[in-house]
Amino acid sequence: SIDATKYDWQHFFHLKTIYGWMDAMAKQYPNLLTVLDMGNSTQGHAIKGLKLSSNPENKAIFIESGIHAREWIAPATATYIINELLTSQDAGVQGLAKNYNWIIFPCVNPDGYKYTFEHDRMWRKNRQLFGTCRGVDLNRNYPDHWNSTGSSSDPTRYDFAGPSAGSELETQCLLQFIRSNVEKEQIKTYIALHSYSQMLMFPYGYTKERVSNYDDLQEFGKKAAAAIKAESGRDYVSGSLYETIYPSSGGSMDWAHAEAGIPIAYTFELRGPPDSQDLFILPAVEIQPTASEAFTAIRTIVEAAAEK
Ligand code: ING
Ligand code: ZN
Repeated sequence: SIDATKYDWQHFFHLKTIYGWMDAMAKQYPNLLTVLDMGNSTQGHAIKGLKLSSNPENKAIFIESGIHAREWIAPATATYIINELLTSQDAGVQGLAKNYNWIIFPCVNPDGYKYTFEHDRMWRKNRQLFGTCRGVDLNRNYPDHWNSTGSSSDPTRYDFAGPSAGSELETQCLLQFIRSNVEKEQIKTYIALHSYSQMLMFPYGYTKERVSNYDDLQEFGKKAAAAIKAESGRDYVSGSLYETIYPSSGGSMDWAHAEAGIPIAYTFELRGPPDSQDLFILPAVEIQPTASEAFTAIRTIVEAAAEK
C-alpha cells in the first residue's frame, strides 16, 4: 500500500496507485473496509474493490467504474465516493455510510486502464488479442441480448462485442461476483460510471421497451438531475439508455437489472471537458466537482428509492 495522503482528487492516478490507496484505506479503517478481489484480468491484473460496511444486515449499493479504459474520471469518481463515505462531516453522508453497505470496484478493466497511461490515452476496450488487433468492448460483452444492436462483430472496431456473450475474463469476474453476492449482500442498486455526456440513464439499452419500474427510475433520475443542477448548475439528462444516448446491447447495466434482478440500475455519463476535441480528456481540476455531483446524484437516487 501507499501513504494514503499521497492520493488526492486533483490528479489522475495509475492503476497501482489506486490499488495502493485502497489497501492503505483498508488499513486505516479496518472495522469498516474490506478489500475485495473479483479475479484476474486477461493480462493477470487483480480486479480489486472495497466493501464499506458497518452492519452486515444493510442493503448494498454496487458501483462499477473504469469498464472503458480512457474514461479516467470514472475511477477517480469511485475513489472520491469511498473517501466521502469515510470522511465526510455531513450528517446525510454519514447516514448513508452507516445505513448501506457500499461495494465499489473502481477499475473493472485494469489492462485497458494501464494501457491508457503507458501507450494510448484513447484506448477503450480490454487488451485481449484477436489475430493482429486487440480488445473487446467489455460494455458490449454481457450475456443479455448480446450483440443484437449497437455493437459490432468486427474486432478492429471500438464497440466489438467479443467472440461470444461473456467471453472475456473481466466480464466473467463481474458476472460471478454479482451472481454469488446479489442475494447474500442484498444488492439493490447498481451504478456504472462512464464519461462523457452528462446523462443519468437506466435500462434498457437494447430496446425501447420499458422496464417494469420505468416510472420510478425516471422519477429518481429527474430528482438526481435537479440535485446536480442545484449544486453545480450543470444540466444532466435523465432517461432510459436506449432513448437517451443510443441503442446498445450487452451492457453491464441491462444484465444487472434483467438477469441479476437488481431493481435500481443506472449508467452515469459524467462530464467531458469544457472545450476540446478529445472529449475523454477531462482536466484534473474538473475531478472534484464532477465526482461531487455524481455522488450527489447517487445520494438522491438512494434516498428517493428508500422513501418509496
Ligand atoms: N457510453 C456507454 C457505452 O458503453 C452505454 C453507453 C452504457 C451503452 C451502458 C450501453 C450500456 O457506449 C460510453 N461513453 O461509454
Ligand atoms: Zn464508457
